[in-house]
Amino acid sequence: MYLERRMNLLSPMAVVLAVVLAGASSLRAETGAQGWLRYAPIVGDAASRRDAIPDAIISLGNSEVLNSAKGELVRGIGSMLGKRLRAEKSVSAENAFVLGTLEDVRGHFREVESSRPLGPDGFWLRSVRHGGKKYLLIIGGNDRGVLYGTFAFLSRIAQDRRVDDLDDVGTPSAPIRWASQWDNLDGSIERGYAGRSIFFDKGAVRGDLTRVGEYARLLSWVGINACVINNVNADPRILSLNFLPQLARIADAFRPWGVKLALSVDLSSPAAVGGLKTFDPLDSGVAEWWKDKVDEIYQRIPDFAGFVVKADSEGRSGPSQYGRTAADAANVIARALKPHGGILMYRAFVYNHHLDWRDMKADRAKAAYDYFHPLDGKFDENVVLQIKYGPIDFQVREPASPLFGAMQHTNEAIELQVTQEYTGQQRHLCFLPTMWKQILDFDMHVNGASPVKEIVEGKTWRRPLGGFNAVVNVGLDENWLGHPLAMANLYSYGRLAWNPDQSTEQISAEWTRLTFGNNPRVVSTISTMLLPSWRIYESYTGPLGVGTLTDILGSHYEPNPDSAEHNGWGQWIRADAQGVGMDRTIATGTGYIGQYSPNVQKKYETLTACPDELLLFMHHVPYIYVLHSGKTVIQHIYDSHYEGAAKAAGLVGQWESLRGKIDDQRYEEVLSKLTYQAGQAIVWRDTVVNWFFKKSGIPDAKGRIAQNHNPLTGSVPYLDGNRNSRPH
Ligand code: GCW
Repeated sequence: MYLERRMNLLSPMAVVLAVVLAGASSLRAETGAQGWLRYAPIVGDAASRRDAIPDAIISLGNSEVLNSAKGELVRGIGSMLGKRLRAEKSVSAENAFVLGTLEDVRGHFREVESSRPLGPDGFWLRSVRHGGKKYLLIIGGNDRGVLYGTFAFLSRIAQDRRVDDLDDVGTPSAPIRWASQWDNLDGSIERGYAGRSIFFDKGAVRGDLTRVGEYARLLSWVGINACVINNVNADPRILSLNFLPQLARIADAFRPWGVKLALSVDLSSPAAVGGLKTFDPLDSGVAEWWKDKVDEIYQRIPDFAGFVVKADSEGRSGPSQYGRTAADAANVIARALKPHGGILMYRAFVYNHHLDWRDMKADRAKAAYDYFHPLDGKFDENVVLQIKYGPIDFQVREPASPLFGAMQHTNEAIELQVTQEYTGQQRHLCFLPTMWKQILDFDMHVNGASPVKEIVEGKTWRRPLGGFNAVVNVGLDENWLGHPLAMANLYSYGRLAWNPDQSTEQISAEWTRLTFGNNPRVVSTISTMLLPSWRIYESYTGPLGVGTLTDILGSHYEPNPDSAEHNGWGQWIRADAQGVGMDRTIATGTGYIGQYSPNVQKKYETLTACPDELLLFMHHVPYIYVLHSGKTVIQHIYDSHYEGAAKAAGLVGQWESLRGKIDDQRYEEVLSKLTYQAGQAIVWRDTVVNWFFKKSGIPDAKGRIAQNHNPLTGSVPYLDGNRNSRPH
């Protein structure tokens, strides 16, 4: 009343000022710690949204996950719409939200009786009228489904979408939708770019697991249902007795969000921490050890998800030490997990890193297929082969791994990387779903139309298990991944694992709305930056499928084309004075292309058919070879680097158009990252074009290459005089 009177006395000018200030306060500084889960107040027609929302909330059940769902609904509606929901114990004659599993909701609402059953983790948002009252049913195939349904509902509100008359079913594409962390017990993270581990410090689990719960909440919003918390280069101590109670604490922090705990384990654990003399997978003592260990885990963590194994890879121990196969190794552990419903993910990232670079037939890209294809049908039903999207290693451009099409009697999961190991390490903007979609949609032609996504979903060969696992590597940095816009990759990963048919346009717009609000200018500008950013990064780093030109022996970050060649790692680009590229043809090359089905072979085997974007992955060609685009290979390399660097600079301007439209803190953070990226793109451009100029001796038709200029000495000012600092 007092305030009203005061307002009446205010001059029109003061009212204008008050409104402006109110607007500005909605742009208060944000750290990014909330990710997409901000529950920011809805500006605009919040009142009418509020009226469509019932006043009460009833939860049919009392599990931790259901309680989270209830808590989120109260918190989200309160924060976004300023409405306080009243919790009621049972369904009565008043407008209400009703949360529960299909089975429980059926008992109260005949409307949902005849519906088809919802699968595990699925949800159904359904508005019904009953005795003159309105109910908003949030129904789950299980408790986790109720939580997902609640988040889906809140996501609608946050995006200012309609919420009346809902009849919306959400079904996950696959049961395995995991996130992985490469965290070490000392608190460091392999290939992590956003601070130290949220899980571990100094050889133990952290005392304060607040961030762990917050991480699980973010993961849950996008449908991730398990998290592997430690490096695949696993420290065997993770399975030692004193660790188990600590791991149980992490599982406890995950549980309210429907996220299960999973672990990476080293195959040598029976010997390394179990005191046995062997870890031979066919030894009965070893089998016994795994069984006892797994039983112990389930006693403390009854919803434990399972293990990931990296073996016989990059110096890790493996079954080959005993003349055994990956199937022997996987099955012995899988059998221990089976009675508890646990899963064993066996990584297909197995290759020899001491290849002979002089051997023109040697090819790391062939390794996974050569090793695993003969084992098809030999893995137990709860084993899943975890296959990196491409045959090399998370490069900016690779073809889909031929292994996806070669294991019809084996469960498969695709391994993606949210952490940008080879794609700019969260200092460069690189929206990866555009690349992931190309792989997921790629037709392997193995059983009629058989895109990779359907193979890993288990549809192509009717496999009981399958799905997705991505290396995420969030850290203690407040905004989780270092670059505020890198969170779009994590969000999109979850959304694509839930439904790989969604478009990247839809997902990027959704993420932007949730993260930065619904201002159409903001949404369209950020989407137009995200969507081409992977191609921009590719064009100033390694175009035409050439493979990595980065420093592969070290940081995997700065340009260093020489480092790819003349070593055993097998990421060769085979550049000489005349030409460049790996000949992987069946006719004259390594034979890699022969690992695909005949229809795919046809796409890659001939120069005429092979798409430009993968040309140098599949073929060795002269620099003067003319691409489908009409340019020579060498001129394409020059042009793409100049164009890519120019586009990277353009991102800065695009972002600057948002000044004042988003909060200053995140605005400034992104601006400084993009400015840095623009400079670093010039470093990349100049290093690569100079390198190819030196190799080929062919000048740039447009005369842009300054000879004798070495950008890596750091002596050259970039970006109109702003020197670029190197990352620490
Ligand atoms: O890409 C390489 C990384 C290694 C990693 C390995 C893997 C955890 O450079 O750091 O090891 O892949 O995926 O196992």
